[in-house]
Amino acid sequence: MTVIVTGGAGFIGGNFIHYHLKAHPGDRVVCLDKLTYAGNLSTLASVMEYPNFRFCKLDICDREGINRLFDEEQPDAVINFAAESHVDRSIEDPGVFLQTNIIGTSVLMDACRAHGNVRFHQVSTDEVYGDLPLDRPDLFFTEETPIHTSSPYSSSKAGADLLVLAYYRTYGLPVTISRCSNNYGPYHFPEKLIPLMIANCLNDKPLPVYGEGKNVRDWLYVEDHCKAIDLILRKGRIGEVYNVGGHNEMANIEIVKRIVHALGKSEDLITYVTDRKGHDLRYAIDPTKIHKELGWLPETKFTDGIQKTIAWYLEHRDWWEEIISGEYQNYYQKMYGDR
Ligand code: NAD
Ligand code: TDX
Repeated sequence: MTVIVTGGAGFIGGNFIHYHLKAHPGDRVVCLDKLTYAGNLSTLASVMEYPNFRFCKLDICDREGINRLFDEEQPDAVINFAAESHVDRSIEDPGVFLQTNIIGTSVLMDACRAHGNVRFHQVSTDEVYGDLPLDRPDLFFTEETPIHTSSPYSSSKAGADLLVLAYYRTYGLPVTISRCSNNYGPYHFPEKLIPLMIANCLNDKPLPVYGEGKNVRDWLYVEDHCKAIDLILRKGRIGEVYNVGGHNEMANIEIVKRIVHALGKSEDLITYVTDRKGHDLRYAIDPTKIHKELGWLPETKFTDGIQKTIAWYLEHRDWWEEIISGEYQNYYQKMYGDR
């Protein structure tokens, strides 16, 4: 089968392409990516010459370009990873989030409709459910939890999810949605918590923890997420939402301390900075549905996953040092300069 993977030069899409080409060597994978600040072709360097892989630099909002690519490739499925993905950037400037995350998703689905109702999978987030209180560890997000967003980012992702379900009901487009918790692993852009803390530690720079560091996230190793998406694409029920993640909750400060200790640095590097506006307190996924229906469970324990991740950043300094040497410096100054 031919699969179009959008946003494949980013963190999760890139990991997915590596996973997919190994798991299904008979498939053709076409990566479509605009190469924004978050897209890195070096992530795909090792597969670029594969005969069953094609990279195409394209914006998901470019209707003409998208239709041309669909005409050429006649895809059997589209997996939409392409998005503006960083909450802090959405707080600074929401516009591009609405454009890419909502309009881009509708352009892709229009192309799916125009090319014989192509199977469409939307990669979404647990952030569409808003947050849970810190003092109610008994509460979890299920697929029935109402949408209740906090940031421009999560609102744009929720808008896209509603459109995807509307295209199913109105036009019968064969869709599925996965809503995943926080991922970590190789190729994670160093604006996000875990890679930022690893990079700063290695450069003996302050570790900026928002607020008191008590906010809780439910961490999932990226390869486990890729396996879940693959399962949903092949065996998921059309028109359904699947939550992905589960029972690996940690406070931010715990994560940062683990990284500090693993790298043999001092906790003195930790610096508490002004909190994120509207900061979600706790995310926690109930993965019962995907477990019961598709047999999926997270396989990688956090202790193993974080060790593998840190080892990857140590072995691939060139990958992230190149990123943080450019425009990233301006971003860092703007976000953290006098925070
Ligand atoms: P990322 O920011 O690392 O990568 C996004 C990719 O999309 C980049 O390669 C970028 O160039 C590309 N892109 C952006 N705008 C585009 C456009 N208009 N047209 C084409 N390509 C465009 O993001 P990520 O962390 O890999 O997230 C991938 C998806 O997973 C997103 O939809 C995100 O909402 C979702 N998600 C992420 C997490 C997480 O923890 N990172 C968790 C749950 C869901
Ligand atoms: O410098 C930092 N200091 C800090 O304390 C950064 C970058 C983050 N944080 C905190 C904020 C969050 O509570 O760490 C937590 C994780 O932050 P991010 O890595 O920015 O992730 P989050 O906001 O939880 O969103 C991520 O998971 C859900 C992804 O970026 C989203 O794309 C995904 O939908």
